[in-house]
Amino acid sequence: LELQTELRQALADRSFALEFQPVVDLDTSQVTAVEALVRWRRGEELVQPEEFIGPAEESGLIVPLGEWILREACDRVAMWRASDWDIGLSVNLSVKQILSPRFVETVAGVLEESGLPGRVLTLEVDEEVLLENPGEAVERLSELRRLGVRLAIDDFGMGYASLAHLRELRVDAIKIDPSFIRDLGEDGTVTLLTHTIIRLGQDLGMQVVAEGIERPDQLEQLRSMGCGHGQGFLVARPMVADGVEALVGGGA
Ligand code: G
Ligand code: G
Ligand code: MN
Ligand code: NA
Repeated sequence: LELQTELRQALADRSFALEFQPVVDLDTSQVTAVEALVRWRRGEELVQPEEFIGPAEESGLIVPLGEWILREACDRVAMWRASDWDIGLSVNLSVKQILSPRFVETVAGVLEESGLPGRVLTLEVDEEVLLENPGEAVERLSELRRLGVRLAIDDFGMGYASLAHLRELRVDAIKIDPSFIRDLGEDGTVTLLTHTIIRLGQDLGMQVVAEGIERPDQLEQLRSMGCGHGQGFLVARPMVADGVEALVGGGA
């Protein structure tokens, strides 16, 4: 209860901040998008989302917090795009947000206010979203997609019945869970599964993003398997907006 109060206060005090992790085209090494990741500035401490997203979901605070994240991220990326940098944005969603009243209107409003075209925004959902209230979630997500927004399944391969979800919901991208990438080249089954996921994505016309790339051998293997995009500490860590600008060399 103490934490809930603190989180509510933090939102009022604007004590949340965003970092952005670059997503790169594995062939060209160009940064094509950034994933927004929220942090909490609690005094001197920078608190990671693992510690507060769950509690924020339980209290419902995720709804106004998620709206702040979306607006903040869209405004930043709109600024970058205004200086002639063709960059995309990914934002993580919680199921609580998607099922909240007027969520689709909120997204539409944020896009309009920031001037960001829908196709520039990718909303990431994990497979949990499709477990709790699948009919309702699929309906909301389909409405979002009709705004022109792209959908990605995050942590792909970890949920139940991953493949069945691809039948119910049109998605534009899958993000391969870091647990697959970790054992790539070391575990034959994992390597085969990863290759199969990449081909599945390609065959369905989806963008495939490998997450958690930490070693050069993983990067090479993913390239040779035809994986289009990647993210991970080897490529770039989550960083503040100024860091992204520095990384792309004033391209922003
Ligand atoms: O940034 P980090 O690796 O610590 O993120 C840990 C987890 O928190 C990930 O599962 C990520 O999807 C989630 N997360 C990070 N930022 C957000 C956000 O803005 N909204 C939601 N709902 N989850 C987030
Ligand atoms: O669940 P989701 O994919 O949204 O989680 C993103 C989280 O993964 C972020 O918190 C980010 O800090 C973390 N992350 C990004 N790249 C790497 C990596 O190469 N290794 C590890 N261990 N975590 C990573
Ligand atoms: Mn994500
Ligand atoms: Na996630």
